Amino acid sequence: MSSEQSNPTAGERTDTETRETAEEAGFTLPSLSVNRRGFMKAGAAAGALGSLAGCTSMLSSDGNGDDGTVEAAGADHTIPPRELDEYYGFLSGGHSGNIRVYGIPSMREIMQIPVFNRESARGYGFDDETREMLEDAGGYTWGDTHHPRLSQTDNDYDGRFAYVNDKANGRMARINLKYFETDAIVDIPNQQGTHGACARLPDTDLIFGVGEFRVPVPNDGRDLEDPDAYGSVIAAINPESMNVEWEVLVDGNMDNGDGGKEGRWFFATGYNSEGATNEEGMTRDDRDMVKAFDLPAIEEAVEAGEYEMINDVPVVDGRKDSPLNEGDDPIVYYIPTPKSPHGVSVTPDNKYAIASGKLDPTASVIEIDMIDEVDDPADAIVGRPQLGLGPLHTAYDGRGHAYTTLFIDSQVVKWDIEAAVEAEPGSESPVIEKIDVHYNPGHLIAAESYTADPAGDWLISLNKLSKDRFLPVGPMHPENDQLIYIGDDEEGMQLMKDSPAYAEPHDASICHRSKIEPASTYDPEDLELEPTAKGDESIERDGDRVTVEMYSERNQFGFEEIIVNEGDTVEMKVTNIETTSDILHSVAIPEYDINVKVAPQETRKVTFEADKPGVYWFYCGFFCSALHLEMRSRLIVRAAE
Ligand code: CUK
Ligand code: CUA
Repeated sequence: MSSEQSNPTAGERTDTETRETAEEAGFTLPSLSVNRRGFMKAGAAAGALGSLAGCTSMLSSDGNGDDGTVEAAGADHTIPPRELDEYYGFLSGGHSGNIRVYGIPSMREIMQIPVFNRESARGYGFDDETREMLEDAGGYTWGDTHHPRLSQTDNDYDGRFAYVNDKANGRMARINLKYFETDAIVDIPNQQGTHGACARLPDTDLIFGVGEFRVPVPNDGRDLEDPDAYGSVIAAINPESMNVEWEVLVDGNMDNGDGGKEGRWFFATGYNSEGATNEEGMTRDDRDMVKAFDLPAIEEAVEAGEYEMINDVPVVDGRKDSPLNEGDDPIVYYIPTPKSPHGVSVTPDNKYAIASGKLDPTASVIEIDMIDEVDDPADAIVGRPQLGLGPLHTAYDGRGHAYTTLFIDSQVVKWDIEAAVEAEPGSESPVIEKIDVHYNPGHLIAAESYTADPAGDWLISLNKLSKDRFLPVGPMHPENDQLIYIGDDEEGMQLMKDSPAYAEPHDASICHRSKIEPASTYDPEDLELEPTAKGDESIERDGDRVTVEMYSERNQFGFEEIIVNEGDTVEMKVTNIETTSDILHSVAIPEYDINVKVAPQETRKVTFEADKPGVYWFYCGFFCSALHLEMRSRLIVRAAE
């Protein structure tokens, strides 16, 4: 095979093409010159890969990086029939409002979990319980999920919950990983645009939501024309009750967040320290603030009553001129960082918080233990490697390397963390290699990167633009999530697969399959509603309220007909009495806009007004058996006199 074909990183673009992509993406390139080609090691990687061809059966003969699937030496991302993926990937769905569950490394989407969106296949937002949950959480019909984070115990995934933010409407949701379903949502007071999200570690005893948009606090009509009085808050949420325990008000916008691994610190990046309301003003200054929140100090202030109660939440004042920030032990340290820093993530060893410059070609390496020791918080920045244009997010392999997305350069850069601490600020020497991605990556995520012990084998670059990588489907393109193998430091990063995604994944968490144990049928003990056994079905009337309790099984519902009167309120409860996994039924009621899924041993209830007289064949929406089409009954609504 030719070296051109065997090298997954081949097919470089010219700088002109990169520039065009960047400009189409709405970015004006800063006037600095970074030699993005200087780091490529294409020839070397190709040669080494070729020489391995004789000693591994996993090597494909014609992988070329452009057909969407390649195999590299020592790594195989293909999962043959009967075999399972090694990891779960939880990718946010962005403004689709959901979470997508991927198998990794195959990159197959294996499930969707609706969170802030209504979703008919699951009946999410249709049955009483989920409809009320969405209504209590503000009644919005959509959300913007960005940062799915999984619960941890002792800095490792415990398989219990995932949490995800709603950047649009200021909410946080919890997903129960026994059933892979959303079980709680909190509408966070005093926060508009909950962006960053993560847990306090090591044991997930708080969930943080980072408020992005500066607004009047409370946002009740005061200070409308006075942006100087606007503020943003971080919210600390109890992961069990999902109540907001306290908030901290700060200056400037906040963006992403990550917690230290030992429970003391929480970090939020930010932009617009200028306090402006337009782009020009927001990008005026060369430095912006990473805020380091001293959590025990904040909790002490809450204990001591040093807060203002706003919308039933204790709000601690963490603005620069707050009395709580006077002296040597402020509750919030403002660390000046270039320039409008976007992503922040704490290294697996809890030594550094690394913030990406976004509008500056460097990342800032903040040494966590120095934050409260130095006189000037800026001195806690101990490294500032020059990475490339538009650094956004950083992930880890557990071997001392960081991987950062370069949005403008359309690359992922691998660099050495300790080398960055040793090197002069602005040095390119900590950079180990760069790989082209297609195109314009936002987040990237490595397997178990958010734990203390990353797996170090797979990495996904979540690219915002796919351009020409898939069959054209009209003006709206899919995103492109690219799988990269990072398990071989000699070979370097290997691009393995293009995987289209519907708009629009931001962040993800990747967890080894051994750490999650989903149920295959429901345990009725976990559900609020009592199941209805076969033989116990009933229809009862109380005034104009009709209560139906029925079961479903292959191939019938508990009743062949249900007769009600126009104007009745109908409460229909249904239990799927199957004990066999994967045999789902639903109750789909035509023209009443209802579809409620019931998985084996699940009980759900839907309440509706019988306001349309007529005959309605309610049917099962899941193809459950050969007689599935026969699985239907009549809802008969008698016309009022
Ligand atoms: S953000 Cu989307 S690419 Cu919401 Cu973490 Cu950076
Ligand atoms: Cu039950 Cu189809």
